[in-house]
Amino acid sequence: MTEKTLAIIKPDAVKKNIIGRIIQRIEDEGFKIAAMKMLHLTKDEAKGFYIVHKSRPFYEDLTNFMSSGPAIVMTLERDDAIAHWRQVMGATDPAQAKPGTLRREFGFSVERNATHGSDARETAEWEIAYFFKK
Ligand code: DAT
Ligand code: MG
Repeated sequence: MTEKTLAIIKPDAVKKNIIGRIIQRIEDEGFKIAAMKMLHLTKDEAKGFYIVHKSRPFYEDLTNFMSSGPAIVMTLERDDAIAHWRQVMGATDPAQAKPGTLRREFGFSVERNATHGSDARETAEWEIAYFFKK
């Protein structure tokens, strides 16, 4: 069933000049890019986006990193988009991610892991609405 997910090319990947390679992979995997923009999140916007992690020890570092430079946010559409995009990204920690996944290929650390993807239907809806008005 066609589904939407929110993807982010995080500031580490934008800095490394690999936006094009990640977008190529997205297209090769059969996703339609339904919406896309580049933006430099403020610290407050990063905190709002990751509010679910507010009591985690990494919240401060994560939101500093996510507001450290421009990022690309996208709505991706495909059959089973949420699970498929997470599979293409690989595990949160690039060292644990399978060969061929984006995080394995382009991630540097569990924090600087190149990409974001929604983890469930409800979070995808919330995350898409966070960046794209209807
Ligand atoms: P994911 O991005 O795979 O959905 P998550 O939702 O558990 O992972 O965490 C969100 C982001 O927070 C993750 O992409 C990077 C950061 N993060 C998670 N666990 C971390 C940790 N143990 N140390 C530092 N950063 C972490
Ligand atoms: Mg997550």
